[in-house]
Amino acid sequence: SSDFTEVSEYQIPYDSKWEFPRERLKLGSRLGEGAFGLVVKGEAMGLLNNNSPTTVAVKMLKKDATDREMADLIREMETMKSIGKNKNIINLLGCCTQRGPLYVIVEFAPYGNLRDFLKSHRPENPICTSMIMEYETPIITSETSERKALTQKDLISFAFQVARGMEYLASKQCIHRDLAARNVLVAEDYVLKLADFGLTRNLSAADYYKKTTDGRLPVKWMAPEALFDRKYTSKSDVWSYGVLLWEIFTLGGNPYPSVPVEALFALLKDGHRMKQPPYASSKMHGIMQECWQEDPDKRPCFKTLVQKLDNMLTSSL
Ligand code: ACK
Repeated sequence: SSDFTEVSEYQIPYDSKWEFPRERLKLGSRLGEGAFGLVVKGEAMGLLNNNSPTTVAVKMLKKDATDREMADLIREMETMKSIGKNKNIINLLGCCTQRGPLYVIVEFAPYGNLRDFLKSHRPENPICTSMIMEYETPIITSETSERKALTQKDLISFAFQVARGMEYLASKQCIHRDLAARNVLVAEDYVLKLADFGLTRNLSAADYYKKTTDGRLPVKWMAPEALFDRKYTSKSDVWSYGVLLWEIFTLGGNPYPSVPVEALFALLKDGHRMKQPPYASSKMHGIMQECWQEDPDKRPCFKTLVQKLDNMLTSSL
């Protein structure tokens, strides 16, 4: 069957609730490369509305994918099916599993990942980097800028939305394991959506030294008990959420830059924590510090974080 490389050698059970006819899916440009597969933009004819196309993202395997990667993509799809829908996660829309390569169709987020989004919204004017910042005054004041300026309220809303997505995942017993701004996507109207939550990977020792495409070490988002004892829980996700907060309030900053892995281990064991970022209030830094409590049980849960951030959003109106 090597002449038919496009035809999957795997028989994936047919699921009428999710199967989408592949002839109605038009694949477009490549959006990026994920942990194992490929993500391309697509148009799905009649997916949400009859006779009109919906822009989607399609996850698929690379040509040289291993059996394990195939199993991982199937598992990711099944996890997405069982978790169900939420506004603050990338939702599954359908899949093509029969007579051809596996396509997992998910919601498209036009503004890409949160880290790059934040970095591209850094002020050009250094005066803006001072702490003097009104709640609804844009951090970027350039009128010529096409991009909509970010406000302090936007940043708190980002923090709130990620917490809400995580609260939902935690309620479904889903542990993310790789929560970071690079894995949060920005959809229409600044709606943030958690991505890659269906991957159930645990890092192996060698992976600790593996960098992301922009040279960052994912271990810098990991709770000490996840890093040292492989104990992943929603509370280790809360630690990562604290680092994500730090990313938001540094507008895409790099945590512990130039600190190598071994030095990071030592830093964490010494109880070192990152200091108050320029765009964060001391209250916001207080929340980060709560997320970075050594004892996982002392960290707030996502439900509490949602309430705190909701209060911050509504009280300062
Ligand atoms: O910001 P990016 O270039 O856009 O980095 C990631 C990349 O693929 C690797 O995951 C893009 N991507 C992934 N899923 C989606 C999606 N559902 N909508 C839009 N872009 C996506 C993303």
